[in-house]
Parts: sequence; structure tokens; C-alpha cells
Amino acid sequence: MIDSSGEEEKEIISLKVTLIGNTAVGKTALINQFVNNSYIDNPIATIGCDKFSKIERINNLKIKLNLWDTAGQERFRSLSPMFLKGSNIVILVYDITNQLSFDELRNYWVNLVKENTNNIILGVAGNKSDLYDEEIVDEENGRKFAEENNAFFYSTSSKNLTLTQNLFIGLTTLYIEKYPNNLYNDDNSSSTSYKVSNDGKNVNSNCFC
Ligand SMILES: Nc1nc2c(ncn2[C@@H]2O[C@H](COP(=O)(O)OP(=O)(O)OP(=O)(O)O)[C@@H](O)[C@H]2O)c(=O)[nH]1
Ligand SMILES: [Mg+2]
Repeated sequence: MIDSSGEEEKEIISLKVTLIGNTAVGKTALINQFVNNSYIDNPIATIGCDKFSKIERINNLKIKLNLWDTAGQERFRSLSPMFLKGSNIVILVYDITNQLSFDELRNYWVNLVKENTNNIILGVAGNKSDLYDEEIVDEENGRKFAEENNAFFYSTSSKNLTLTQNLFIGLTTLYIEKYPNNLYNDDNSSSTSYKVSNDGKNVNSNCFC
């Protein structure tokens, strides 16, 4: 079939991309840069999970990326396994100026991902690379951690569109190349998302939050 632009219409493939990591590492700002091509200073801390989407054409395929922006605050941690389920791509995000955010990737988040996902492409984003004067976590350590966990390392800044696109498009390309046979599974991406109240309770399931 030919669409209005004269292009051959392609079947849309949906992939679930989940960002995870401590609070304030820049998960929401990264997604906003990718989806809206702009940097938001001081977004409100995420409550539960927000969901965004973006369509990209990669390797001649039309891909809908469903971006799950999870909350990093401690009070929401019990919900994280639920948000990870059904992910195709998971991005572990830390802040290069915050040692704890990196330590908790190693000691907590990466294990949670391993326990609650399978057949994923795993990314590690060392975010806030624009703050290189304040860097505490060496890029080398980030790369080593990624290597140890069969993950792909990206140095990112939510202020930089190219670095942000490299992260999302790079990982999606890797997924397409590694799992060509998974792309057309009906259940390759979960369509359910959850919004929760401030006390961490799930108040509205099955919403496009
Ligand atoms: N300098 C700099 N600041 C950033 C960057 N990314 C995010 N920030 C800032 O860091 C703070 C936290 O960003 P968020 O995107 O809200 O962090 P988050 O990981 O979504 O936090 P939670 O929703 O609580 O899990 C905000 O003040 C952002 O403006 C970056 O790449 N560079
Ligand atoms: Mg957030």
C-alpha cells in the first residue's frame, strides 16, 4: 500500500524501552530531549511511571518506541519490576557527578533488570556529560560496568540532541539486528502502563500514562 507521502506504507513494529535508575539522574530529561528535541530544566520528579512514544524509521523499518519513564525515588522501587516486564530495551541511567547513582546501578538496578526481563538489549547511560568539570564517575568505570553486564555504554547529556539520539537509536538498531525474529511478535511489547498516587499505590492501571 502507498501512503499520502508516496512512500510504501510499512507495518509498525512496537518496542518497549524502559529507563531506570536513581532519582534525578535525568531519565525524564533524556526522554524529553529525544521526543521533543528540547531540554527541560528541573522537570517534576516522576511519580510511578510516565509513558511517551516516538516513531522512527530505522533499517527500513517503521518502529514505534514506547518509552517508559520510571520513577527513581525510593518509595516507588517496589513498582519497578512491574514496569520492567515486557521490555525490549532497558536503559540504566546514572549521573556522572553522583557516585551513589552509579553504585546503585551496580548493587541494585542491574539485578532487578536481570530478574525481570529476558531477550533485551541493555544500555548504560552515563548522563550529564556536559558537567565534565564535576565528573566523579570515570567514563572508564561506566564502560567497564557495561561490558561486565553485556550492555552498551553511552555518554549522554539531556542537553545534547545528537548524544541523546545516539542512545535511543543506537540501542534500537542493536535490538533489530540481534532479534530480527522477535519484531513481529504480538507480545513483544506490553501495552499496559500504570500511574500511581504519591503514596506509591497503583491508582489507575491500563492507562497510557
Ligand atoms: N546539567 C545537566 N542536568 C541535567 C541533565 N539531565 C537532567 N538534568 C537535570 O537533573 C535534574 C533531574 O532530572 P530528571 O530528568 O527529572 O531526573 P529523573 O531521573 O527523571 O528523576 P526521577 O523522575 O525522580 O526518577 C533536573 O534538574 C534536570 O534538569 C543533563 O544531561 N545535564
Ligand atoms: Mg523523572
